[in-house]
Amino acid sequence: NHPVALSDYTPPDYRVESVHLTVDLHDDVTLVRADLSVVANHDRTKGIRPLVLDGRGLVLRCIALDGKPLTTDEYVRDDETLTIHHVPEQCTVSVSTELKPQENTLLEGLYRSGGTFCTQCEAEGFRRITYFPDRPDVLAAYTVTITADRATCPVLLANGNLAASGDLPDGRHYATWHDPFPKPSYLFALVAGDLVKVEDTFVTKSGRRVALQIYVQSHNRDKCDHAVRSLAEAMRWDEEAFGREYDLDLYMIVAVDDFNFGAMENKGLNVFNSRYVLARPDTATDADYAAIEGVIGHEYFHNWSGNRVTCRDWFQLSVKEGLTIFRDQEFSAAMGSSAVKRIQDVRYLRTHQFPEDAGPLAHPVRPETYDAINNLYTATVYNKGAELIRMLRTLVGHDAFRRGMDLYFDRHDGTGATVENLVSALAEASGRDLTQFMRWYREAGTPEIHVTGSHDADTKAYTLTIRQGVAGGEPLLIPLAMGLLDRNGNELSVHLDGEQAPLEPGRALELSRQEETFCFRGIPEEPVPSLFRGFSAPVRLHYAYTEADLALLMGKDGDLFNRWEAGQRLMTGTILQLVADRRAGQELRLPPALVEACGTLLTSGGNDRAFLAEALTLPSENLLGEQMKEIEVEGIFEARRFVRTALARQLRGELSALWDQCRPTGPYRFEPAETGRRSLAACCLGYLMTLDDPSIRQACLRQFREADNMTDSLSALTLLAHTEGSEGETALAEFHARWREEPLVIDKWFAIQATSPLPDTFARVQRLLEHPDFTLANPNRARSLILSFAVNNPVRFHDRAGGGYRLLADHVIKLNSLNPMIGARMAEPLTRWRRHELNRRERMKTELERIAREPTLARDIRDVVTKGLA
Ligand code: HT7
Ligand code: ZN
Repeated sequence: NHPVALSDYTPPDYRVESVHLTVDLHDDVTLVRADLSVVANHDRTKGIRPLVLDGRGLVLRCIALDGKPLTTDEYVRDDETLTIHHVPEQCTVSVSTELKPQENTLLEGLYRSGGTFCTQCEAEGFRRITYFPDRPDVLAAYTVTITADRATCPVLLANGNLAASGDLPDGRHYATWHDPFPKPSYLFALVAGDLVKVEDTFVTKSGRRVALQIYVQSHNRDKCDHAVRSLAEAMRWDEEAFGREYDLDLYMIVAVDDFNFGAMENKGLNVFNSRYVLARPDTATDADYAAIEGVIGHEYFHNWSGNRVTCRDWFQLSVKEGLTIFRDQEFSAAMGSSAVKRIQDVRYLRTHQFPEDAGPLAHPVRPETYDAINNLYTATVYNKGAELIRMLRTLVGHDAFRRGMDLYFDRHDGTGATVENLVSALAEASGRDLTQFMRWYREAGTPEIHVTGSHDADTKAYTLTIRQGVAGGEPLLIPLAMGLLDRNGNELSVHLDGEQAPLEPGRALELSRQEETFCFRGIPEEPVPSLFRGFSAPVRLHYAYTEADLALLMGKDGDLFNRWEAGQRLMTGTILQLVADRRAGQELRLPPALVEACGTLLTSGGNDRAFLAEALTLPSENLLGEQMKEIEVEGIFEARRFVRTALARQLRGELSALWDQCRPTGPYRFEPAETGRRSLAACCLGYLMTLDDPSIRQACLRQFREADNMTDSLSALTLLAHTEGSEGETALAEFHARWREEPLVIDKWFAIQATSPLPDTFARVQRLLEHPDFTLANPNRARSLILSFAVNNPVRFHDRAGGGYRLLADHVIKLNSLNPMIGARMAEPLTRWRRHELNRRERMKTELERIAREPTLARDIRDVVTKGLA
């Protein structure tokens, strides 16, 4: 029954009102009994439909209807379903199944991570635990009884509130949990293990006390403070920004080391990849702290956008994921610098979503069909989905947006919603017709926006002509936030011809036609337009900026995002020109405009150090590659390296001075001024290290050894390990010896080596695959070595001999039986073959074909490979 089509959606034939699960955990065989209160949900006068339950990989012990065991001729089973043909209008279905969680390497359903029993049910993991209508529009109240050995599993957790607990014979014990909020099966969770609890309390705005509990292995007890603080901050922020209050008396988070993605928002019992919980200044970087804050926030915000209001079917995934990413982005922006957060979010979108949308895996934010549900958890659904919510807010205004969200949450509470439900609530609250906006949800691809400007000195009129090109041809509704600058960089009043008053600051123009013009009056001289301020729409802008325009915007634009954007355009243009010069055999020269612009940033760029660090950072090799029709891997690498070194040579004094000003003045604190200071220091040191100066290398080694925090230590280690010289090896060995007992730190050790631009990296990656600390069974470890190499080291991964491609395909094949969800993600880089020159193209394709020839390919991997070859 694949692919699944949105047009085939029908409501469930049966609802499940309540579920009682009993899970008897043992080291060998785990027994699950599910008692389901089933109610028909179709017109039985027109015929009685069978009850179809989903189930995969289950050993069925017995099944009963209203207490009466069914014989094998009363139901039918295949690999994916169990069908009972004759069921009354209301009944209890009882199913007993056997599982072996200790053998489950998929990390879906019930599995063990380091001895802890835990579950991952989204999207279709619950069917690996018991037979059930495993779809998001079947919402039930759950009561869960867990029994286990008390000595090895003293902690027994499930969703909701603890209803009862106690001892059982043979050293076993039990706990019964009840979740009063009806939920889909994908939000079910169970955890059992030997864990310690770190606790705090949060008082909601209406005065209810909520216990916040984080469960970790005992040696991680001292790494939970930041997660607890982030949770309380997220709860407060959601009350203030969205009026959303938490609804249970208990909020639990469990950290496990083996987890396929970031975290899971199970009602009242989040399960987290430990990398998004555990942090201590000496083990986690600022980026880790920020990611923890963001992911803790994200999972918490799902309590409303995902749990109280879930999605009707998986095609609507973005109503929970796009919306929740938007909410977590806003939360993180409020916790630090909003401009810097916006820059980072847009960089992520351009690095991950734009290429996805331009390649064989492209799909709309709400797709029409899918083959493998796990592959729908994409940057498009999540991050482009968040951009759509952001545009909706710009279009309807902040106040109407808030009213619309309230309406959406109230109206759909306790049900599964659709994209139409979400957009309608915003339309109603604002009184706007958003029909045209729905195209954004239907069309794949990044719109190309072509803008030209013309100035008439006589009439003092300035006209912008804007043309949109999008895959489907029909125009989109696009908010264009903009401003006009005079040649001194002063903001001009933007007064549209025919309108009474100038455009209010922050109000965007709206594009709705294939081509349209906007005429501004009272513009004395040719202005420089600042377009798509704050990245007001996820589009590619084409406007013929001169170097002088860009330098002006970079130094003077009132919109910080567009100041950064102008710098990136200037850098990108420079590097791509050098790629062409190199190809033409010309000597490479750094244009003075870029040196001057960077020099100005270094000496008088202002006090926002986090912003300065972003502004001084060159676009990545991957982003540069995105700008080329055919990616010139070596050309980009060499030209970018040339610019970095040449800038460092010419601005050495300024870089050293700024680096000096950014020295630490006290112990580690995770706060905006300090993270900004550290990132600017790392940026300056990065440039200085290109100079290959022994005194700078020694200073870098000292920083690595003496820093009181992982941020400074790791930035120094990375620079040492990524440049020639013996200090790199020494530092890597010291780092491993010091941190061998900390898996999350050892992940960093693998990733640093995998991303080194040094010529021996491929051989090193091969050796590291044999390292005793390497295992493919742990997704974090597999990603840190293999995906880091494939994604973040273009010049070594795309080695012309094709070794990188072979290595990647070998591991996709290994993961085919071990963990196909991760295997599918690993296959993705190979699907980008069309972007490369002939030799690489052929080799990448050959590897995809080799994977495709595997006799039994898991659905997740087959889906990616088939699309990649199509
Ligand atoms: N909603 C969660 C998504 C997720 C997931 C999906 C498929 C397979 C495994 C997974 N783990 C987590 C997490 C989130 O977006 O908040
Ligand atoms: Zn999410």
